[in-house]
Order: sequence, then C-alpha cells, then structure tokens
Amino acid sequence: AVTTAAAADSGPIVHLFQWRWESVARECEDVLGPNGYGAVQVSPPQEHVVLEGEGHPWWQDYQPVSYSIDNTRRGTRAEFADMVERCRDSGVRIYVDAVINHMTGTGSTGSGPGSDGSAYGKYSYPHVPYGDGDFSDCRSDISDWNDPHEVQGCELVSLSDLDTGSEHVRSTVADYLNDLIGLGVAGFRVDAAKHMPAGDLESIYTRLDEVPGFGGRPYVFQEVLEGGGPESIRPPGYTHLGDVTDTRYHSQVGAQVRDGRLTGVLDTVREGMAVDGDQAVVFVDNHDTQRNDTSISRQGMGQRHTLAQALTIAQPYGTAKVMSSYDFDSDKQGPPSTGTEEGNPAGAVTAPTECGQDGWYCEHRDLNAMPTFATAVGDTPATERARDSQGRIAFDRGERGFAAFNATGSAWTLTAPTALPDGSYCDVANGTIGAADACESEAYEVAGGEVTVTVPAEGAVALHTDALCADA
Ligand code: LM2
Ligand code: CA
Repeated sequence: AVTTAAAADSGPIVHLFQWRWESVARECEDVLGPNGYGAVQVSPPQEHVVLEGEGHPWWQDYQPVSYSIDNTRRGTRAEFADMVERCRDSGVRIYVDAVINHMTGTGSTGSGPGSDGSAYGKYSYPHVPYGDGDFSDCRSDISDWNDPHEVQGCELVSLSDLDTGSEHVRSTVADYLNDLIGLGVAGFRVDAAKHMPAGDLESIYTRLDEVPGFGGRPYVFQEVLEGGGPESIRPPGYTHLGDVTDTRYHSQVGAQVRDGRLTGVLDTVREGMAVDGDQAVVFVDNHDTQRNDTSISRQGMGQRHTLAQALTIAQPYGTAKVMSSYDFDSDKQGPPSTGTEEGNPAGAVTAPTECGQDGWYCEHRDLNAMPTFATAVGDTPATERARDSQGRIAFDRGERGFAAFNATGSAWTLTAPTALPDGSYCDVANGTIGAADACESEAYEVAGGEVTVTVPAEGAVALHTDALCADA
C-alpha cells in the first residue's frame, strides 16, 4: 500500500462527530488516551458553506469553499493545532475527514460567503484557487451507478466535481493534506473515495509528507460504499492504496446485534465481509447510516448499542471505529451547543461538548476501557467458548483475551474454558485498571483453564492480559 497500515494497530478509532477542537483536545487527555483509543476521526476542518436558510445543518462541512482551516464551526486554526498536539501527547492520533472529491452544491449554497469569509460560487473558488476548468466536464448528477465514468466523473448530489485527473487539482489537494500533516495530523478518512479513480488518489497520496511525531506515512482509510459495477468502483479496487470502510459490517453485524442474534456474528465476520480484515475499518453505525437507518444507532438501540460497539472492538475483523454522536429529531439537525452556528467569528461565545447534556450522547464513554482489549489481542483469531440461546456468546482471542456478550434482559453467569493464563483480571468492559493495578470493576479469576463470569443484562465482560490485577 502507498499508505501505512501500522497506525491501525494502535487501537480503535473514535468518531467525535461535530465536536469542537477544544473539546476533542480535552477528551484525548481525560478519556481517550487513558482508555486505549488509537485515534480520533474529526469532522471536516476546511472552510465550508454557511446555510442559514437550512438551519445550519451538520452537512455544511461536506461542502468545501476553500482549504483554510481557520474559523470553521469547530474552531480556529490555532485551536486545531493545539488539539493535534495535546492528543498526540496523550498517545492519540488525529484523522481528518478529507473532502476532496467536490466543492459546493446548488440549491443550498446560501447567500453569504464561506465560514472563513471567502467568496465563492459553484465552479468558482478564488481563495483556493479553483476555476471552471478545474471541474469535471459532466455537470449533472450521477445516474448510472454501475458506470465508473459517471460515478467518478459526474456530480454526487449536485456537488461540483473536481477534476482529480488534473495536475493543478492533485497538487492543490496534496498541499491541503500536507498543511494538516505539518500540524501533526496522522491520517485521513477519504470522503467519497469511490467517486475518484484509484489512480488519481494514488497520485495524491504519493505526494504526502511523513507524519511528525508518530513518524511514517499518514494512515488512510477510504470511504468506498458497496454497489454494482466493476471492481474499480468497489472496495477491493482501493485496498492497494490503503484501508477501506466495510459497510457490510454495519448492515449485517449491526442488524444481528440489534435483533439479538449474537451467535451468528463470528461466522458473519469470517465469511461475509467485503475485503480482508487487515484492510477494513468497521463500525456499527456512522453519521450517514444512523440517519438512513436509525434502528442501528444509540437513538434506536439504547443500551444494546453499547453492547454492539463493545463486540465490534472484541471481534477479530477489521479496525473498529466507535461512533460518538448526538440525539436528533431531523436528519439535517446540526450539533447541540456549539455556541456559534455559522463559523467562529472573533469574540463569539462557544460552548464545549458536555457529555450527557444538550443531546450529546458520547457513546464512547460507556465503553470504559474496552478499547484496550483490541491492542492487547492484536490479530489473534477468535475461538468460541460458550453460547446460550441466540443472544449470548463468549469467545477467546488466542491466549490474550476473553469476552462475553449478553443481548438479553437478564444477567448471564457462565463457566467457560479459556486459553487465558491463570491470574486475576480486570473487567475492562465495565471499568478500567486503576492506580496500583486495582480493578475499578469486578476482578475475575482464571484458574486451570476455566473462568466464571457474570455478564450483565444487555452487557459485556472483557478480560485481557494487559489488564491483570495485582492484588489478586
Ligand atoms: C459522504 N461520503 O462519501 C459523506 O459521508 C456524506 O455525509 C456526504 O453527504 C457526502 N459524502 C458528500 O460529501 C452529506 C449529506 C448530504 C449533503 C452533502 C453536502 O448526507 O445530504 O447534501 O453532505 O452537504 C446536501 C443536500 C442535497 C444537495 C447537496 C448539494 O442534502 O440535497 O443536493 O447538499 O447542495 C442537491
Ligand atoms: Ca469525482
């Protein structure tokens, strides 16, 4: 691959959807670093449209006006730089959602300038600069989703489609990404990757600088939705460049957990996924799917969603991405309590994210130290150790981890064989290992290749060799 996958071994990714930079920085220090997260996916940081007439929807961010990262709805450039540094000091990487396939749309461009004050019109972005000749010739929407020429060279929901085959666009996009890397950004989610030819992306990726601090080339995972057409516009057409998102995991495993069919999950991830596990980023839900099918989200599943995300971290397929979001009544609704809806004008009062308040769910906080499990077990395979009806399973990850999940309304006490070495283990699904190696939650004894645990209703138990408890 052109891009390094090494970062994927550093722990799960959490998507702090629509969080302000200052809040992300605080979360890295207080919660993410100590609990084993490897990276944060942040919302798109570039200058965006301001859609007052639409009530400032979250999707303003997906319509770039320029590549300035100052004065977006998330904060200033200085705040962004401070976030990257503080997260790095906590061992947490920042992955930027890179919107590079397109610029703005029609019908929702609003009246004013972009969030940082730049003037623009569809096909004209003088602050970049991009002009009419920098866009694809096809100036209408994709209609045949099986035709690579249309999927990659026409417009996605009327967004002006950049001609990523041109030298000017490639070097301009690479300059934008290198500006972020210069601030310490360690990776990218490539938005709408399916809508750019792999060769165009390769040309951009090969221009990217090494990441300061963490070292190596930036980590890249590409959003490639499945669908028809040739391989060139499906997930396997991009794995030679970096990782891809595997949305089959969402639709298949997400539905299995929602419906309480846990006993099928290990088979599904073994046989039914789009690409190999070491090339996939997997999630129960993301910001698009939780709107397209709310039944698979915190809003739709309640406590079962925490179980689903914990299981996603524990199972052996792909790099887990945890969703952390907010409650919404309408699909377009923007984030609660950002203080300023359009951009970040000087002197504006801004409000940090307060978990549990104003509709912020902060789903990741309910996972406790579960992310440490992923790093501890690495890529060891899963071996099923117990099951009960459809909704209860337990499995080992080699000799490094043991986890049990219970999608029923009553607690499940089980005794199971395990390959974990004898010892006393902290339950990282319900707490963490605290000061003096004492468990914050229950400690469980493994003796003679057997363990007895009690899995809460709609809950999980997870033990691993990096969370042994000293005071056994
Ligand atoms: C993505 N991945 O490939 C993002 O995950 C997804 O959230 C983005 O759509 C999409 N690609 C483009 O980056 C979102 C949102 C759309 C919204 C666009 C642009 O889901 O609804 O489209 O961002 O802001 C909106 C309107 C749409 C309109 C378009 C252009 O909903 O009706 O099309 O703006 O004006 C006429
Ligand atoms: Ca395109």
